[in-house]
Amino acid sequence: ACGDGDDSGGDGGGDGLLVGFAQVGAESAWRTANSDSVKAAADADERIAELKFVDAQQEQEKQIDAIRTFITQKVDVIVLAPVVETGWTEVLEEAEQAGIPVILADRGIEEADEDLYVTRLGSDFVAEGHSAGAWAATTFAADTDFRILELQGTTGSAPANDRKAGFFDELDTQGVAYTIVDSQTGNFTKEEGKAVMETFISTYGLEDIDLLYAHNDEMGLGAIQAIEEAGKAPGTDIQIIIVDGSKAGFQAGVDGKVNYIVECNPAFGEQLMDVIVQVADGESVEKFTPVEEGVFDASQFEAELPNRQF
Ligand code: GYE
Repeated sequence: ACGDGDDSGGDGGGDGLLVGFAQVGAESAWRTANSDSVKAAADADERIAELKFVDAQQEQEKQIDAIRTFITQKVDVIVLAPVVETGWTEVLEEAEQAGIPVILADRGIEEADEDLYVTRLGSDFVAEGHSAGAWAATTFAADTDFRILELQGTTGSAPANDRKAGFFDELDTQGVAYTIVDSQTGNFTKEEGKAVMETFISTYGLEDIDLLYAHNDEMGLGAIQAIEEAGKAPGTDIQIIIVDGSKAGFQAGVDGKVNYIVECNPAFGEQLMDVIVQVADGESVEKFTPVEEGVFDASQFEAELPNRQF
C-alpha cells in the first residue's frame, strides 16, 4: 500500500505501475506455472496498477510487436522473457528512447545488448547444465563407450544454449570421454520431443545409447512415450536426465522412467514485482538475480513429489 504523508518521489504511491509483460508462450508446465505466478503476484500487489500480458506463442516477432505496443501504451516498465538470445537491439533501443526500462524475466539475451536492459531475474542455466553433467560424469564414470543423445530446447534460446554448454563443459572438465550420437531441438514441447526421439530410435536404435539429456520435462516425457512405443524401458534401457521438475516429471521419476532431475523454478512472480518497483523507482539493482533451485536423484523422487507446485 502507498504510505500517506511525505511519500515523495518513487512510484510506490499514486495509481501504481503499468507493466507490460511479453511472455514466451505456453509450451510447458514450467511456462504455465511461471505465467500464473507472475499474474497472481501482480494481482495481489497494490504497487502494480495493471499487468498487460502477451503470450507470444514462442515467436520473437510477436514479442517485438508486443514491446512496440507497450511503448505506445506508455507503460512504466517492460518485462520481457525473450524467446531467443539475439535480434533484440532495435526494439530495445526503441524502448530506451521512450525512456521505458526493460527487465528480463527468465531467459537472457546476448551480451552485446547488455546495456539495453536493467536486470535479469531467472535461473542460472549454465549451472543447471553443470549439475546435469556432474551426475552424468559420476554415473557413467566406468563406461568406456559413453554414448549420449540430446534433446535441445528452442534453437537460439538461452536455456538451450546454456544447458548444453554447462553440461558438456562439466563432462570435459571432469575428463569424461563420451560420444554425442545426436543432438536436435525439440523446441521445449512434448510433441516435438517425442517426434525427434522417434527419429533417433529409428536411426540409431537404443542398444548402444546410454543417456538421453532432455533440456526440459516436456521433451523428456515425449521421448519416454517414444521409447515405450518402441518396446523399451525408459530409465532402464536408456537413462534419462530432465530439467524443470514438474509434477509430471517427478511422477516419471517415481515410476522409474527418469533418473535425474535438475530443478528450474518458475515461481518468481513476487520477486519480480519487487524488482519492477525498484527499477521504476530508479534504485540500483544487480544485473542478474538468480532464482534458487536444487537437484534430485532417484532416492529423492518419492519424497519430493508432493512438494512440487506445477
Ligand atoms: O525450462 C522450459 C520452458 O526458459 C527456463 O522454458 C525456461 C524454459 C523451461 O519451455 O520448460
